[in-house]
Amino acid sequence: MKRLFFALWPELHIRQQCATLTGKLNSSGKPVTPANLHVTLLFLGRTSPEQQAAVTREASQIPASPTTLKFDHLSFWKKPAVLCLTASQFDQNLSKLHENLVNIAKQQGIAVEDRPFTPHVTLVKKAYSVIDIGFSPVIWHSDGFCLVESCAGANGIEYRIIERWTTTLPP
Ligand code: 2AM
Repeated sequence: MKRLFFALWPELHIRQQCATLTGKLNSSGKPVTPANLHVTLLFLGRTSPEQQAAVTREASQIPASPTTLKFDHLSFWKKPAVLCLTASQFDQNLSKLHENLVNIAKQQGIAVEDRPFTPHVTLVKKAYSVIDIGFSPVIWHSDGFCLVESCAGANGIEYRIIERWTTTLPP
C-alpha cells in the first residue's frame, strides 16, 4: 500500500523563497529539502490500490479553483516540533477544496484527522525553539492540487507526484 496525501505543490520561485528563508533561520533541527516543500491539504496515509483509484476518480471531479495564500507568519509547533510558514489569509476556494477532499476520503473509509485545516509549509523538522525574524511574506498563487506519494528514498523521504489537477482559469 502506498502512503498518500493531497497537497499544493510550489513553483520554483516559491520553493526558492522558502529555501532562502529557511537558510536565514539558522535553526536547530532538520531543514526540509527544497524539493520536498509543499502544503499538505489532506494526509491519507496507507491507501489501498482500490482506495487510490477511487479518490483519484473523485478528485478529478473537484473544480481545481485558483487560490492565493499569503504566508506571512513563522510558527513553531511544539508537539510535532516543526517550524512552519502559516498564512494569515487564504480564500474560501482552499477551504472548500479541503472540505471536498475530506468527504472523498471518508467515502472510501479512509480515516482523516478532524482538526481544523491550517495551511502551512513545514520548513524545519525536529526544531525545538521559536525563531523570530522579519521576512517578506511568501505569496503563493496556486492553480491546482496534487495527489502525492511519500516514499523512503536513499537520502530520506522523497515525494512523488502521482496526479496533478490544474485549473484553466487565471489565478
Ligand atoms: P506537514 O504537512 O506538516 O509537513 C507527508 O507525510 C505530509 O503529510 C507531511 O508533509 C506531513 O506534515 C503531512 N502529515 C499530516 N499528517 C500526517 C501524519 N499523521 N503522518 C505523517 N505525515 C502527516
